[in-house]
Amino acid sequence: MQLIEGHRAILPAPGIPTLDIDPFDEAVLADPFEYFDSLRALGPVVYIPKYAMLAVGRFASTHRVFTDHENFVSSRGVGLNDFKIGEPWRPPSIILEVDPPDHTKTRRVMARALSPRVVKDLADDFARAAEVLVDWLVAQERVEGVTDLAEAFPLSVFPQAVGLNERNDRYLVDYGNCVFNAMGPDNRLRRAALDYTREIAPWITAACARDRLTPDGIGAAIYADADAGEITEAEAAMLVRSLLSAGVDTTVSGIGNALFCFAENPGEWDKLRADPSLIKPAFEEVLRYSFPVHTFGRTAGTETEIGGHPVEEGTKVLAVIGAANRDPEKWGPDADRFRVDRRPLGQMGFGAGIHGCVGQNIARGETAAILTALVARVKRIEFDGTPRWRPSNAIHALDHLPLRLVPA
Ligand code: OVM
Repeated sequence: MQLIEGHRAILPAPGIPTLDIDPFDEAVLADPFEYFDSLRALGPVVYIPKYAMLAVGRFASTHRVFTDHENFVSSRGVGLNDFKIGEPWRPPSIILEVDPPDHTKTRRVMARALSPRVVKDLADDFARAAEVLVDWLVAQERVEGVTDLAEAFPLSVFPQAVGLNERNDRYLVDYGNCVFNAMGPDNRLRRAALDYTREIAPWITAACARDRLTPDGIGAAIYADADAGEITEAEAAMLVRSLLSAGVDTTVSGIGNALFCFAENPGEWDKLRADPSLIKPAFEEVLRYSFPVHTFGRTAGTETEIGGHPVEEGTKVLAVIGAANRDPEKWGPDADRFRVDRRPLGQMGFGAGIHGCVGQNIARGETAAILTALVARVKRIEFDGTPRWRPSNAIHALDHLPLRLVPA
């Protein structure tokens, strides 16, 4: 069997068009929109010769791959490596990198720990923290949107919500970034991430231990399910690791991308200020238009098909959220426009199907809090220099966003 990037190298079935591009080339990652256009234009599924795998970027075929978890499994990894062939770089996540029935139990525990009720009880804390932070930032006027705001806000609420006693804010943000980079091919980004996680991982493992958590947080709620016999204590620790993997860099990216969207579209910020009931739909539009995660992978667990094209067992398939979220077939001819009143029902920023983001309630709670505080205090969000996108094998986010916050 020929291997490429740790998965079975497939040849495309006749009729599947070829897209001769490296989706993980740093120039493509920095400006992926031409790649997205080609991906959708060629068909429901394309062959990527560089990695001998398939990719989907139309809304319909991407949605299909996410929601057909029986044919497109997660247990063989959601990056380029097929766990059936090579060792995973870390013990696999027991919620992300599993299929039913294993997935069902851990998903239930996490959904309960992150339920709308839990998020509602956190809303006052989130609102207060957002007000304090934005008051301070407005007084500065010139801010670095990524560190001062997009990172600072989640770090001011999420570790407390989880109940972490261990604090290392740099590690918390960077761990998620590393986990996402590890989903990519064996490129510079992935190698750097694997090197760096060797440093971070022991700290993460220690931070997830029961005796390092406060008795009242989301982490403790997960351990309580171990006491109830629903999961083991070791599984509880793994689910807390999932919170730290998926819960920080993602919200950081969502908030940073929101700031970018509003700096780029001041008229949309005016609309939000005129009608704060648009804050929630506006964030859905940020997720559609600026998708904090651009790509997740799946593996064909059996022989199947996409758009009528045969797909053989063991085929890796990239599900390109960024392309699907900009598909004019789904979103209309202005799919590439950011519109706070679009109400983009079905946007796939949180994925779709049984693996759709289990933390989406808390993510929405955090962003609603920060946008609410900003809307009340900031008249305009202006670029104060050139923003820079951060190349990542899976995350779509800025690493530099100089801003001027014009006080209301
Ligand atoms: C996990 C996980 C889940 C979703 C995304 C993710 C960093 C990780 O369970 O560890 O990416």
